[in-house]
Amino acid sequence: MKPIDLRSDTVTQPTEEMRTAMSQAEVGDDGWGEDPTVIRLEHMAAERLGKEAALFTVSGTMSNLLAVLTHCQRGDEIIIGDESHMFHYEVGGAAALAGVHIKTVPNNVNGMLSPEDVQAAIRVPDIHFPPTKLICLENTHNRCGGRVLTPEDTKRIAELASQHQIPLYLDGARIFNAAVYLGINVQKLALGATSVSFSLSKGLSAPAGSLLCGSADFIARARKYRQMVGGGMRQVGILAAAGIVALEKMVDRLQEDHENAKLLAEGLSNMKRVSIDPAMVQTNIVVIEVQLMSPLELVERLAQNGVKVTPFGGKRLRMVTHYGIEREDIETVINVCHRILT
Ligand code: TLP
Repeated sequence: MKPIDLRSDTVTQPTEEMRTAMSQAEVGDDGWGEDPTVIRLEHMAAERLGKEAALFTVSGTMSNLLAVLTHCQRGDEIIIGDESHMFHYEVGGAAALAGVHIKTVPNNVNGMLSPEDVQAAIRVPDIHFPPTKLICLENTHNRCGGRVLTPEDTKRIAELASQHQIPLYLDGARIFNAAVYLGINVQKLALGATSVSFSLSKGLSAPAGSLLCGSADFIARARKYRQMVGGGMRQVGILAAAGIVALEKMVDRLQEDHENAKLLAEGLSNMKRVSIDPAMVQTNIVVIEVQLMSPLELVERLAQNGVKVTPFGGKRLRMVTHYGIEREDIETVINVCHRILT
């Protein structure tokens, strides 16, 4: 039996349509700004997110790093959530490579930062303090179980940021999941953000890539930093072609992933030894807490039964639904969990 891989939506395979588009892509040297397919994707991304310009980058991690490099100088401080991807999973790149000082404030269960905490974290002018030069949000929020920030949430932080003339960056790796969940145009979620990125390689199923979006001037400067970190690519329209298909064809179907995640959470909610509140599952990420059993043992037992999941710190495990995971797979996973746990 083929394993059911719920470790991440990054494991998605490109669609047949993507493979065809890739094989037929018109390409050029993107280092010279001459790849027509990359240019088309960048225009599409900017338009979708309601920003002036966009930059095709290697990964979400690179987009996040470029945002920090472009918005900040060495020795500046950035405010980010203590559960954010930028803080947990990016090898400390913001500190190591952009030389910024990181100030975390608590993420609440919805992945939101409290405006009061952010306000208190913003530095006042003082010779001893690093100046606050960037505030970051994440939508949907990975470590907070795929929870969605609403346009009003973003607006609250954006207003605060703008009062202090600090830019707001949105790590929107899964922002299309948020837009589909809320049933709104993705532009509304990016409205207050000075810059925003989104991933092609997660639920949208393209093999690689992320788009960093912002003003034309910001993107021109980010392009230079992309070159600096070795992220300038050449005939990369091959990848951009898959990204165009991702944006055109793979957004609306995210709804299926959300339904499957809900089904999974409901199926697990009445089992002994795990706890999950299905009402908290909004998008494609299901985080369960394991009780009276080692979470690593459960990962192992699931793997032996053809189900791959990831440990998520402490007693938590993460399961992510995505293209290629069908309703029947979810039913299989529920049955396997039932056998192991009861
Ligand atoms: N997240 C990956 C892993 O790195 C943990 C995953 O499997 O979920 N922002 C957010 C919110 C992310 O979840 C990720 C990837 C990134 C940025 C980084 O994107 P990539 O993997 O393209 O560098």
